[in-house]
Amino acid sequence: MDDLRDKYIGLIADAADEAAIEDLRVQAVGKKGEIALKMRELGKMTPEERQVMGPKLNALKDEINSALSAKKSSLADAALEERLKTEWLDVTLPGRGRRQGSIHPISQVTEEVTAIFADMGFAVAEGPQIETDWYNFDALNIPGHHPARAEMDTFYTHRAEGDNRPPHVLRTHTSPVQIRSMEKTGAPTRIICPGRVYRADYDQTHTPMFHQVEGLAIDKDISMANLKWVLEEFLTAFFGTTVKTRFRASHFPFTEPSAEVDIQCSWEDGSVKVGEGDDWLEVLGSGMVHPKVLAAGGIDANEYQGFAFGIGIDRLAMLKYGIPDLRAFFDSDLRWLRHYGFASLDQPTLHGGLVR
Ligand code: 2U9
Repeated sequence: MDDLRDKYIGLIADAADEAAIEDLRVQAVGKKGEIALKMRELGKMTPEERQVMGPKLNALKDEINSALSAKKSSLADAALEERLKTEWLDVTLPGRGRRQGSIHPISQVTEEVTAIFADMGFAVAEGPQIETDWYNFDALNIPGHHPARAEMDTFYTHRAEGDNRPPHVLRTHTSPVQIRSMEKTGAPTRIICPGRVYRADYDQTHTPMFHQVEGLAIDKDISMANLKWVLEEFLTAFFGTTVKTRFRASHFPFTEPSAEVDIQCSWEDGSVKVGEGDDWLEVLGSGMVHPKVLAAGGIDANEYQGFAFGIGIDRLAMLKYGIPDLRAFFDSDLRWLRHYGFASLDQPTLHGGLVR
């Protein structure tokens, strides 16, 4: 029994890890372990011998069990010690600073414009940026031979050789969204369509991708007077000051009659001020929706009529926030964004006041 004790106490002391401890436990005090074997021998002994050996064996079993659990917890402590040495973390060190992002002026202006029109009962509609030529042109009364197709400097997608279907286009305006919306919900309707549009053009005031918001209101008694009120209400809310407008007769294939809208402004040292002065600045196009366009959207032009308008969002942003070069909008220059961007918690809203 002393040999047994010495053997296991020694082995337990030398055990390197928990797995070794478990092996020793099975070997010594397990169901078929050495102690159990010895217990079985008790049956062959005389009652006197058994009375001496039984308690001794039990005491040995207890002793080995406590040595096993003591070793187990000391191994666990050592392992934890080791981990704490390598995974040590100084929570008192200062945090790593993160640069704060800002809202791009285009996103900001889109939000403002949307809030103003939402307040007048316009819902927002969206649609695909890659369009069929039917939605982008034909449905808007711009047939294949129409000069407006060429004027718009359209980007065409590629068709596989032998595929003679007309190519898809990158939408040149958001008007196809209105056609899709008319098809889907019919009349009456009141929507605005903000989004990206594409034309192959590049100079200080043109980029191949830019942003528009177009509007459409259709009902039985919509008139040019409603159009004028809505646009003046919008311009006044957007620029935060009463804005005088001038409606100039114009021509678009999708509206008849059509008008371009100028706002009163002044020029000082090459920069423009809205709402004062003797100059005029063109900001948007508009008109009464052409009956052919209503028909293309599945609306009976004998029963319904409506107005539509189109505004360049990028140009509005330049005007309101005094940004001189349109191209800088899309350079992704962080210094520029930090200068012209908006803090996320400092966003002008319709309710909080739209002026910065
Ligand atoms: C439907 C019917 C009519 C939208 C219109 C304009 C006039 C217009 C320009 C403004 C500046 C484009 O971004 S810009 O260069 N837009 O002058 N847009 S009327 O007329 C529509 C649209 C959809 C179904």
